[in-house]
Amino acid sequence: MSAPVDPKVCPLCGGDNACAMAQAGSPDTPVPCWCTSTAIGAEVLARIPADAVGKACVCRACATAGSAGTTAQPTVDAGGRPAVRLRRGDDEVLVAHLGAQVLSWRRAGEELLWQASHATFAPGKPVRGGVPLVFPWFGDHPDGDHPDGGHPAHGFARNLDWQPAADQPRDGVALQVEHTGDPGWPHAVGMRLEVLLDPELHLIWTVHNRGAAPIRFEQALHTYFAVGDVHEASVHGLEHVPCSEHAAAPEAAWDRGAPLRFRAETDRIFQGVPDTITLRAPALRKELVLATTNARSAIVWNPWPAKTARLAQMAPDDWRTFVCIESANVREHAVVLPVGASHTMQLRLAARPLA
Ligand code: TA6
Repeated sequence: MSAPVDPKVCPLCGGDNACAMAQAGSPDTPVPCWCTSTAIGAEVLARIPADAVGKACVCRACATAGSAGTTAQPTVDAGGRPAVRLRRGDDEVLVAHLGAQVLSWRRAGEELLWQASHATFAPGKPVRGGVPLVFPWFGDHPDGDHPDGGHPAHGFARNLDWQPAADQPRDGVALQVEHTGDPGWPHAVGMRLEVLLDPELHLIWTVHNRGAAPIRFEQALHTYFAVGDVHEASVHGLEHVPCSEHAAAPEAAWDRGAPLRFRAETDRIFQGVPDTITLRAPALRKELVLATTNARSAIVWNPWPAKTARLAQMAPDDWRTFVCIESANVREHAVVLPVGASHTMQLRLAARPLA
């Protein structure tokens, strides 16, 4: 007599199958789940034990393990700008050459990141949304504005024309750029960003010091997440982590031991952060898990209405539907890189049905 089949367990690997149906739905109140929208290949179906068929879905990794992996195709974005489209199973990612900016991450057609309502795809200009890069300074340049505009907010990496690298990774695309410095930061660096679907969304950002002196830089993967309704969203894992609030009109006081909730403009820099942070988005019945390597800072931001009104590409109500969680190294955790050395920061994003 075989053990009863657990609907929450993948019958192939024994891991959590993250099946919303198994976790929240029931036969008479079915809950949409990724597994009901995915055509699972015959070779995977054939491996499911007979007594588990129809009783437990396979997890995403096993369902796509038999797939041809991730494909990467040259394409253009909505503004006709050079881009690369990644596809794996029912996942699709679009990466613009400009600024190596991830513009979109869709799963079964559902956008998991976020773009401003009036997102513009203009030559040489970053889109507000997706994952803009921040490098080599966070926020405004320490010396303020520069006569030739050479001190753009959040640095110049997002305005550079990255190109596909000669050596490409198996499950995605690598973009690279060599830069000899700007008036605001006169240093020579080489950078490589790998964007992988393996099978979650995995960003690997390496900075090389090509100059003749040590360099100090700040960096962030400034990720915009769709949450449906920011009032219902919460951030978990930053409880009791030291932070500073930089919003112009923040919440008067909040419980630093509780998950972060959004009740006013929020622009908090957390320092000494854990490797895993979770964003719960009940309005979309999902949670996003951020797993990082070599990211010692995190910034959590929502502009609320007043600041939204001052931001380009935004519609007045855009603040209601996104949260930024930025995996970073800023301020006292800026990176100091010796001559010839390199530094790699990684971010792995997983989306799961909300249990
Ligand atoms: O990371 C938070 C922040 O510094 C906010 O104060 C706001 O200025 C935002 O970045 C703008 O970021 P973006 O990269 O979209 O221009």
